[in-house]
Formats: sequence, C-alpha cells, structure tokens
Amino acid sequence: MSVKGAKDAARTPGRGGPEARRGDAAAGIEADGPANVRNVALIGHSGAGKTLLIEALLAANGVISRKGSIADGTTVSDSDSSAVRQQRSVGLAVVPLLIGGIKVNVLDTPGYPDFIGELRAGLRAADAALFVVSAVDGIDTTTTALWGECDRVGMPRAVAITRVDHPRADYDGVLAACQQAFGDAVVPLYVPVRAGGEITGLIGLLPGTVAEYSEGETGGRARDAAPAELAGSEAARGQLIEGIIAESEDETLMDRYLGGEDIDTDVLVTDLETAVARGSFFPVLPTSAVTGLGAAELLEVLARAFPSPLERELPDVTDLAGAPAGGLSCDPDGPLAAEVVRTTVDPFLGRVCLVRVFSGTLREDTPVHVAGHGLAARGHQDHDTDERVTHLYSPLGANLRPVTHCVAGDICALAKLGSAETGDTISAKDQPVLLSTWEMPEPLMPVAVEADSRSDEDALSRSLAKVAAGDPTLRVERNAETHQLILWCMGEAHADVVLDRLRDQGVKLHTQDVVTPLRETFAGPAAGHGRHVKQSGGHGQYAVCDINVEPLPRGGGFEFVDKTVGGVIPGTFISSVEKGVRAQMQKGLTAGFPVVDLRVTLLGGKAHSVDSSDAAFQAAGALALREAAAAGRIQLLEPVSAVSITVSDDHVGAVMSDLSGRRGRLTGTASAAGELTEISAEVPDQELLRYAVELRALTAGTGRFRRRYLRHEPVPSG
Ligand SMILES: Nc1nc2c(ncn2[C@@H]2O[C@H](COP(=O)(O)OP(=O)(O)OP(=O)(O)O)[C@@H](O)[C@H]2O)c(=O)[nH]1
Ligand SMILES: [Mg+2]
Repeated sequence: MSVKGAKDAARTPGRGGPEARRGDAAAGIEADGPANVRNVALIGHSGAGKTLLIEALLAANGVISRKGSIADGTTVSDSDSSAVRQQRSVGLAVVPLLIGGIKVNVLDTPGYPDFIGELRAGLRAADAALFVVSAVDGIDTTTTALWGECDRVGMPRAVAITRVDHPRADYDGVLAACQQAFGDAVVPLYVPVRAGGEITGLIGLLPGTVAEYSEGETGGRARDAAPAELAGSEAARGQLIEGIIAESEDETLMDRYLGGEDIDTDVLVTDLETAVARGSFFPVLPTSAVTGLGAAELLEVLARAFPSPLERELPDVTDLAGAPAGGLSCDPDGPLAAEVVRTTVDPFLGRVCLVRVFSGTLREDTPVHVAGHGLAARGHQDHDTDERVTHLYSPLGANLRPVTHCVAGDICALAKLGSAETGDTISAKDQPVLLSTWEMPEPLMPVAVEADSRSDEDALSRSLAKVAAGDPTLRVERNAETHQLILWCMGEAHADVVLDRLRDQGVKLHTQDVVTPLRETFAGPAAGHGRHVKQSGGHGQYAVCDINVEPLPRGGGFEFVDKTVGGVIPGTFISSVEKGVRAQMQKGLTAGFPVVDLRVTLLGGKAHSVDSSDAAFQAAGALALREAAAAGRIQLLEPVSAVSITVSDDHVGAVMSDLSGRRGRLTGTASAAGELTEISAEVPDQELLRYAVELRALTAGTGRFRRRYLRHEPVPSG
C-alpha cells in the first residue's frame, strides 16, 4: 500500500466545494492487492445520516481535521452543486480510508428514490453493505426491501444505528425494529453507555471495555467497564456470543460454551469476522456523526469483518459477440475487466468515469477497449472504441488524486476517456470483454424542455448528449408528433439535477408543459367541397374537388379512393388532391394534431386546361378536407398505455382507487412473489404524467410500474 505525497495540494476540480477544508485530506491511495481492499456501500433512506456518518469516519481516520456539514454543503461526498442545493446526496461518491493497511472504499449512495440508479451502481461497485438507520426515524419499507435484495445475493451487511445523540433518538426501539425487519442474525456488537439520558460511550461486548465519548469528539478513549456496566450488558453479551457460536464452524464450541467454558475472545472475534464476511451474521453499532461516537469502532468492523473483493463473484462476462468468456477472476495479473459505475462532467477535466476494476490492473498510459452494449433502448447506442488510459485517479468525493495504477478489486477514476459511459466495460485492447450491466431503473416522468433561443439549441443538444452519457436513468426523446424535447426522468429531484447540469454547462433553457400527442379523426361521415380558383391576371389557379370522408376503425390509417368518372380531374391531378389532403392531415383540423383513421373518396371536381396545376389541386384537396371538418365533427384521440404496477398487498386498494380516478381501466390482478400484487390497467397517458412520483407517495415508495403504449382512443367529451 502506498500513500503518495501526503497532504499534497491535489487537483480539486469540484465545483463550489470546500476545497480549502478538503485540502488537508490524505493523498491518493493505491491498494497493492485485492486482499487489502474493502468496498462498502452505505444504504439507508434519505436523511438517515449516511453522508454525515462518512464525515465522522473521515475525521476518525484523520483524513479531515474538521467535519463538514450538510447545511453548509461542505461534506466530502456531497460537494456537487445540486447536492448542496437539494441538501441531500444526488450521486454516488467514493471515499477511500486507510485502516491498518487496508484500503476501505466507502461508497456513499443517495437514499432519495429518484436516485436509486446511483444506489444500484454503488451496489455493483461494492462487496458489502452498511445499512445506515436513523435512531430518530427508524427503517422505511424501501430499506427493508433493499435488505431483502442483498440477502438474496448473500451480500455481507452490517447496521449502523446513527443519530443516537439526537433528543428524539430511540436507539432501543430502532434496534428492535431492525431485528424485526432484518431478522435474528442482526446482533449488536456494542451497547450504549448512558449518562443523564445521553449516550456517552460504548461497551464492546466481546472485549468488555468501554469506548468513552463523554469528552466529545476527541473521545473513543478506552477504559475498563465498571461492574454495573458489565452486569447491565450481560444479556446482550450472551446473545452475541450465542449468535457467533451458532455460526461457528467449530461444532464443539456450543457444547463448551453451554458447559460453562469461557470461550477465548480471539476465537469469538475470528468466528464473528468469518460469519460477517459470509453474509450470515450482521453486527449492529450505535453511532453519532455529531459526537463521533462509534466511528472508530465502525472503521474496525469495515476493515476487519467485511470480505475482500477476492470473495466476490464476478458479474457475467462475455466476449464482444455475447458468448460467455470464462477464466476471469479478481486477479491483478489477469486480463483487464473493469466497469464504469458513474460518469460526471468536470469543468476542468471533462468526462470523469468512476470505475470498479474486477480483473487485471488498470495502468496509466495503456491502450484499452471501451465497450457499451445493450442500452440502446435508453439512447446509449452500442459502441466499441479503442482508447488510451492517460489520467488515473483515486477519488475522494469530488477530489481526484493522481495514482499510477488500480488493481483488481479496487475503485478509481479515469478522466479523458472520450467514449466511456456509465455501464461500459473497459478491458484490454487485445482481449476485449463485456461485463453484464446491473439493473437500471426506467425513468417514467416526462419533462419537456426548450432552449431559450435558436442559438442555444446546439449547445442544448451537445450538453444533453454529455449528461445522458453519464446517466442511464435519463432518457432523451424528441417526440415526432409534438416536436417537444422530452427528458424522461426518475422524478422531480432527478429532473432538477439534470437541469442543473445543463445550466452548469452554460445552456439556457426552460421547461414547458408536456404536450400529450393527441390525434384527430372524424366522428362520422362528412362531405367537403374544395374550390381553389384565382383567375385575375396572368397565369391563374383553378382546381375544384368534392370529397367524401368516412372514419376508419382505430389503427385504420388513411385510404384515398378515386371515384371520379369521365376525366373531370385529369389523372395527374388526382394524386395532387391526395397530397393536399395528406398535408392537411399532418397539420390537423381543429387542434393542430395529426388526423388519422379516415377514408377520403374523391367524387368529382373540375379542371381548367390552362390554369389548373399540381399546386392548385393540392390546395383544393386541403381545403376540401377543412370544409368536411367544418361540416362534420372532429373527434380527438388520446394515447392510452398498458400499465403494469407492482405493489405490496397492503397498498392494492389505494392504488386501484387512485387508478379509477385516473380514468384507468383495470384489466387484471395477479399475485407476485413476496406478498406483492401485480395490477394491470389501461390508463390514458395524460393521467400518467406524474405517476412516477404519485405512485411512490401512494405506496410509501415501494410501488413500481411499467408502461407500454397501446393505442389512441377517443377523448371522453365534457
Ligand atoms: N443530531 C444528528 N444529526 C445528524 C446525524 N447524522 C446526520 N444528521 C443530520 O441529518 C440530516 C441528514 O443527514 P445526511 O448525512 O445528509 O443523510 P443521508 O443519509 O446522507 O441522506 P441522503 O443523502 O438524502 O440519502 C442532516 O441534516 C444531518 O445534519 C447525527 O449523527 N446526529
Ligand atoms: Mg447523503
């Protein structure tokens, strides 16, 4: 392990961030091998205290001399201007800590649901998860669901119950809630020492010593536990030891323990660490980011109990054609396979990619292959490019500190890779591979934007391409019918971040109401007379046509039938009439939406041997259709989507009654695994504009939905 140029004046490309304060941070850390790396993602609801807990860890680790604050926007992980504005994390941040020769990459993830894509990327980069639960607010259903997800893949976990200094903190109640939600294998390693209603220290249940924090942040001073403290923690100690022994591979241990033998603490610690690393035992620690309580203890758990990347199964790997490529492992000498988990645009460095190396070693000044496949539906076209790694960094939040290499299992940042996007694989130029991408949520909330002026349009397109490259949860659509530029986002907070990023790049733009692409059709048959005659002076214009219009069934498109007889309109001008009708259909008849599903029959007309022309008959055709529309009734059609909503059983009633308020038609319900129900319905798009956020509110953040355009249907009158 090498620490280069400690406390150097590192490049600090972060915007508006606390550079001065961060200037005292440690230098770039290069892990010398995967055995000495830990990658831990922090998970918990928004406001649980993850970002501030990381400040406490940085302070305990001596990386920073003073903790930043959320209110001032001075934390290491939330330096992004959108995060400062929103007072919450909006993207994944990496904070490496060096603990006893082990490099722990702490991954701060945003808890706000709009940014679940960043959390998923964080989980891809991590080998273990620290669930951060607020002692003030407890656990929410999303956190419980994420625990279940980690459980299914056997990810090692620990729990920090934080904010225990808060006047409304209920440590015991929240611990009980965690055990209820996460299971019996969630067991405290430390119990709080209380004085005057406040938690002032921690009793380490295995060593039987107290970490004293009563003197404030400088605390953590160890002392022997008083007899009363030992007696008070006896039950918790018994529970912990039994839990560890139950997980131990040494089957004699339980008998010995039950026989009254005092099991050696070192044996228990080793068994505990093995069980945590295996993902079958989950230690709990009380913490406070304000007093620093538990930070040092937590650092030790992260470094000692969590597994190294060597224990992690690699994501699926294929060759560029999609055939399975075997033989990759977390070996620094193996073939290179790394994945881009986040992409940002830095004003000084350009595109910066956060990369998790799964196999091989990334080195400065080496050729690599950058490949992105399978995200075309998100607007990320498949791409394969050979590039050169020139700038390699160890990130500390937004701070980038140069390093020369990054081994398998470690995380680094790369600048100036022109084509790399989030989800891409970086591999050896002569042995290119593809790592499967992780599950990326689909953005379902449309936001229409427009450049302030014509001259801003190019800048908007360019900047949008850059922002979209880094964000697989953003989909850009230029709607062919409404001509609006639609940014499909995860929710309002995400939309704000996207707009901030565009404005940060100097683009002047504004949002608009999203126009639902309606269509028009005829409600019944109608006749139209088109007379386009101008014969005053010079070459005149003469065209007359009579048409009949009938609606066709939905999806019937357009039919043009010529029923003229006796050559009243010369053959060449028949198609001119059709052209004119089609042009008018594109422009719309009453509301400016395209006209669909109709048959136009040309019944007769008149032509002039000199003054008739293609243009005149086009004008007459268009006019005839407008006349028919004036004589008949135009029906507006609206898009309707098939929606499939997955909610927990207890929210089914609320979601169904909300759907009926949205003019939704229920088409079915089915039970899904895990006490979930899948509700299928057909809902007008107009009613789905904000459904992404409104469904969340209805279901305490747990509901998901998918939508697929089905057809256009008549807009109900009135
Ligand atoms: N009293 C007290 N307040 C805390 C503590 N930790 C965090 N807070 C406050 O809780 C609020 C949320 O803290 P954050 O660290 O931003 O929470 P987060 O989990 O990172 O939230 P997201 O980034 O939205 O996911 C802030 O106002 C913090 O100051 C703590 O240990 N004690
Ligand atoms: Mg945060």
